[in-house]
Amino acid sequence: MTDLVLVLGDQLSPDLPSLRQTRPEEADILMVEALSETDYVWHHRKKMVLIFSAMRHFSRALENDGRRVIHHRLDQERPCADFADAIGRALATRPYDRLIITEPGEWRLRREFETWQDRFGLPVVILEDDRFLCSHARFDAWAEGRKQLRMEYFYREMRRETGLLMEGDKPAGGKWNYDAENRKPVVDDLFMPRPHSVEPDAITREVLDMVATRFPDGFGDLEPFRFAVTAEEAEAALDHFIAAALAEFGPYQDAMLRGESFLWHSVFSAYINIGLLDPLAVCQRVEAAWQAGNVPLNSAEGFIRQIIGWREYVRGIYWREGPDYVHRNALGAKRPLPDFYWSGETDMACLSAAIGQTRREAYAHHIQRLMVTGTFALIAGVDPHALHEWYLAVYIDAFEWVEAPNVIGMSQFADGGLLGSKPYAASGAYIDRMSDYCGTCRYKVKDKTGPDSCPFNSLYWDFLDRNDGTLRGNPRLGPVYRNWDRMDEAKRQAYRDRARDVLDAL
Ligand code: FAD
Ligand code: DLZ
Ligand code: SF4
Repeated sequence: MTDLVLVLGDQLSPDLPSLRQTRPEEADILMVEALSETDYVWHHRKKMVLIFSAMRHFSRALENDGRRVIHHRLDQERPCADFADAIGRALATRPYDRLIITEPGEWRLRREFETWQDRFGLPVVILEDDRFLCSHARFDAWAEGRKQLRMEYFYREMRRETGLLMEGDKPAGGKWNYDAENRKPVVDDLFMPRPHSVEPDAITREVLDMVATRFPDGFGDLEPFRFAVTAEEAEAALDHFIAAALAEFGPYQDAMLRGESFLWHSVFSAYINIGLLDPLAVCQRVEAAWQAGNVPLNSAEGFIRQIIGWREYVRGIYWREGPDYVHRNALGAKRPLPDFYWSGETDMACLSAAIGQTRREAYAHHIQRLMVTGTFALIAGVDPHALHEWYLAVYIDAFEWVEAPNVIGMSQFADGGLLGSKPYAASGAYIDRMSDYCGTCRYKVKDKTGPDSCPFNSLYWDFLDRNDGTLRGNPRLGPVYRNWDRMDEAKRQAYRDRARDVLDAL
């Protein structure tokens, strides 16, 4: 019996189900740097380097472990058009008994894989990806019959099931969630940790050259490239984060500061998403740091919630809602994505900072994604699908299963409130409170209307006004609509006029 085992670029885990369930002497591992994957959406060039370098390192590690690996490179003489092309080439060299795959992270590939049994005439086994804590069946069992799918309740079940931060059947410290102690704005002169940084080795250098040559006009800076590309390097990043940043992660997780892209964030999302770090093991290390008295509970809990709560929850939603999820548009928003989302060239200091660092680092933290680029697109009425393609293109950690629910659901309310109980619309006051952006902005955050007023201020009210028919009935927006109704008509019109000017200028 000889199996062909296809391992994708975000499946770089030694204990991947398809690797665990096949024996080295009875399987060929197939890894493919495929044209289809670089082309189906744009990718930040740092993301391509991360994936190709990590794939090449992973192939080498598998070979060192005694596995037979077929690795197709993008810079070989005839690169593979897509995964099917690579499978066809493998089948032309020898017969295989089965094709084994761990399920992919998006509907596009899942549907393609399901056609392969007929296409290639051999049994195709698609295994569930148990690197996630919550199986599809487990998520469906939790979701079934619930009117609302609120993350907080899902999270509590994940805490119970993993035993993380539990004292018997009670949450450690008596509360499930310590966010009341978090969300502090940043103070200027705080000592800032730096994320763990890895000097590119020869393999990464070769990939950097390849990506520079093949994608000279691709989005995003290539250098400096400092990401980990192996599990060992990612482990070192985990050690560093726990020692240097985790203690302050909780209080400052929502803060934003000019010139500081990472603050106390872990920058682990890409490592976890492609398999270099195991999500449960990361959380266990964080729990151990709290048990050892090295970090406060509010930081450990806040961090663990992001991974066993949000990360698992959005994945559950993605697969449960089906392939049309990325096309939802509950608010009927149609505006094209403004060009400055690609260039960063805008007078709005908050957007310029978030997009500028996205171009440089392929990274922005959660609040920059949600409350700066996300909120602006929402209140400007940008087409959520265009925005979805942008988020997929610009971040190092972007894979559809995690990106789409965060963008279509959480950030744009385009799923009509499945993920969030109200849209994350906000005026400039939120950004002013949580960042130091407004002080340097050409616009005045305190001005509500007029040519120098912060665009968020008028767009916020104009968004509520434009979507009155859909949103007024939302119980959480009742007080906001009452404020709007109490304004005199001249003031309301001034908001509308300023919003019109802002939108016309986009
Ligand atoms: P930290 O702040 O250090 O958090 C720790 C970990 O928690 C992250 O590494 C990540 O694994 C997990 N996490 C935190 N928040 C979320 C969340 N909302 N959903 C899922 N996991 C979460 N995350 C991605 O991995 N890929 C994406 O394409 C992506 N797109 C997003 C788009 C929008 C509009 C928003 C609002 C959020 C998006 N996120 C995405 C979630 C989150 O912003 C990133 O995971 C996080 O910013 C990554 O930085 P970090 O590793 O420093 O995270
Ligand atoms: C993102 C990406 C890119 C750019 N290139 C490849 C590739 O050449 N080969 C590969 O196996 N995977 C790549 N990936 C990751 C896949 O797109 C990812 O597996 C799917 O999006 C499913 O999550
Ligand atoms: Fe952003 Fe408005 Fe502040 Fe300028 S004033 S940085 S546009 S929130």
